[in-house]
Amino acid sequence: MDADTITAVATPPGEGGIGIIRVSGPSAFQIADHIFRTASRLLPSGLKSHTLTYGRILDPDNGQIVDQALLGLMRAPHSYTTENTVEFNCHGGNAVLQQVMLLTLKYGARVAEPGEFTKRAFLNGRIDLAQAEAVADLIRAKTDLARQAAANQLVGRLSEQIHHLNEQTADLLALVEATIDFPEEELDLLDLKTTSQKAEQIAEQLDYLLQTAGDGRLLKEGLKIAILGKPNVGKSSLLNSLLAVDRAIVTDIPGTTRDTIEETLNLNGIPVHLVDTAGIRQTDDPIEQIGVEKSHATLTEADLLIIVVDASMPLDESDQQILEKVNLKPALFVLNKVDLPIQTSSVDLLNHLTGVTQTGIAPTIVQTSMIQQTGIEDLKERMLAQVLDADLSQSVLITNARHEEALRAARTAIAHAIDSMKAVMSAEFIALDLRATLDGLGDIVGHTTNDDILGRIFAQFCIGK
Ligand SMILES: Nc1nc2c(ncn2[C@@H]2O[C@H](COP(=O)(O)OP(=O)(O)OP(=O)(O)O)[C@@H](O)[C@H]2O)c(=O)[nH]1
Ligand SMILES: [Mg+2]
Repeated sequence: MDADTITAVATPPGEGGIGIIRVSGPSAFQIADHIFRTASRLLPSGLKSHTLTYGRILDPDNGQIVDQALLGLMRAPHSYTTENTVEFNCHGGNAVLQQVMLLTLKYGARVAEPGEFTKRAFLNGRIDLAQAEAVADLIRAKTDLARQAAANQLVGRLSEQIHHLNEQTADLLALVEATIDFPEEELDLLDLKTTSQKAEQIAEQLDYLLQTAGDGRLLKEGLKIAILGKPNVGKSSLLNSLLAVDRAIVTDIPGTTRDTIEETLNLNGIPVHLVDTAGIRQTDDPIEQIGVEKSHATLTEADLLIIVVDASMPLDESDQQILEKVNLKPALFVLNKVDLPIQTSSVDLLNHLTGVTQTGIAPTIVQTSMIQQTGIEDLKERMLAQVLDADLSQSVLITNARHEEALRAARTAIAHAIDSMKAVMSAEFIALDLRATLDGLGDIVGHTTNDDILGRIFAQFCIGK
């Protein structure tokens, strides 16, 4: 336990109904005794835990009133940090909070580092590292789905699974180590078979968790989708329709969009970064040429391509060039302007695509009309279906790159253990790999994480959390 007492403004800067100063540590109650006068004159340190008490904050040096406030008090170990904690619920203005903060410093606290309250909760064993990280994710969540994933992690859904895997691996290690300690009980072939089966079950569960990492990343970082096509097919109209805002200029002049336009859309909880691009064609216009180059660059950065084709025109050379890009990335095809007499049907496009796709998977074609506003919902659904592997509302999702890395390390180590068992290697070898598996798992919840990494994790938190 830290011997010092920390203080921070826990609410964001600016004006608000309330502003909170949080103080945690052994001197928290004494500090409150110095600067807070309850209406009943009872000293704050004598108050019951988990109560909110009305009173005044005074500067003891001159008796001046700093603010009228509510004092929240939580006694160790039943607080966020597990330490004695007080929270001054003041009026939410910068001058008020500054002054209260100064008083808490004067009576023995020091300024908290970012995330230090949560770090204490972790170091004092109230939450594990994965849960601590979930706190930051929860605060940062931009969509409801991201919030849900973080909340699941905060209440310990991921930790439970890691704990379970940890126990299974530790049991296995105990079995293997028994044969090291008592060599007369050498692992016979039959034992090796059951132990390798157990190790394989652990490997399967690790694979299952790792599988969710791709979706987890999408949830956190979002997905970049490029809208590509030759000029005048309706790319900018599509961007506007997806956003439900007139963001990009739309005209009947081919080559209207010169620069890429990027906007973010919340699609069922996934942040989607949509990029409208300049129509790709051969051109002598130097400005348009730069735009076309940018369209190509966007294509390389995107996670998914939406390739737009004009149904009211026959497929031509320019379409051809763009359709050839389909093997580079996951792609969706939009056959737009279906309100006009059809010159290119879905079947025409499909026939054409079977000539160029190498994946063997039937391409997805969505028919749309931006004039009649049809096909847009269908397209939205397919955009996500194309990139998501699973149902994101499931309870455990790996959303953190650090967790993914640790899981991969555990997965590699257990694979080595399985290989060693199959090759009837000595028990020492197998034990080594099983210990490495435990280390990987331990990293996630913070059993084996070193101070450097801890420092980096908590430095990303906001002040006062
Ligand atoms: N009839 C019909 N016209 C459409 C449809 N979608 C777009 N248009 C028209 O097609 C023209 C070109 O639309 P844009 O959205 O600017 O096309 P673009 O692909 O962004 O064109 P560039 O920026 O030049 O590459 C405009 O006149 C639109 O009104 C549609 O579904 N049906
Ligand atoms: Mg355009």
